[in-house]
Amino acid sequence: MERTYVMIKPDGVQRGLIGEVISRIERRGLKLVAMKMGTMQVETAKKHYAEHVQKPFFNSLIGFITSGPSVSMVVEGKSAVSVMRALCGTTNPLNAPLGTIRGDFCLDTGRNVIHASDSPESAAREIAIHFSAAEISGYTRIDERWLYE
Ligand code: IDP
Ligand code: MG
Repeated sequence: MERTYVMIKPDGVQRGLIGEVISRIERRGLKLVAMKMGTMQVETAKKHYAEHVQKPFFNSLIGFITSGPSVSMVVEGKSAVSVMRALCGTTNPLNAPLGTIRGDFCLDTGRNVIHASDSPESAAREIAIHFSAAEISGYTRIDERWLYE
């Protein structure tokens, strides 16, 4: 099983999409093992998006992501990293297929509702930024023997 870090960004919270996004994650079969809501600290956001520090959009991205409450999650399941990226759709929502979160709910790259780690290495790094080990619940869900062969 693999774990990934997922965030419903402040636009997703403001637009009332928390339930919709979490429903899509759950109905695919992925399991929530940690979750919290809060307004991200600027220092935490800079760590999270460190790979983009040189990009022209970095400052506006940090401003946006710390502008209001977001929902952070750790999501677990078979190939959780790639499955979550597929559920999200492409970074630019205009290219995201219908049926993906970005393809169904947004229009602008800078307001694309959701973040999900792009590799297992990024997932490990991002989970460690946002959660302590004690905040992550390892548990078996009752439907797992019908979800997995
Ligand atoms: P990802 O979220 O699909 O992994 P990244 O390239 O890692 O995409 O970019 C991180 C976030 O930065 C994007 O989700 C988006 O919110 C923002 N971003 C990326 N490129 C641009 C841009 O060209 N203009 C404005 N914001 C951008
Ligand atoms: Mg990324």
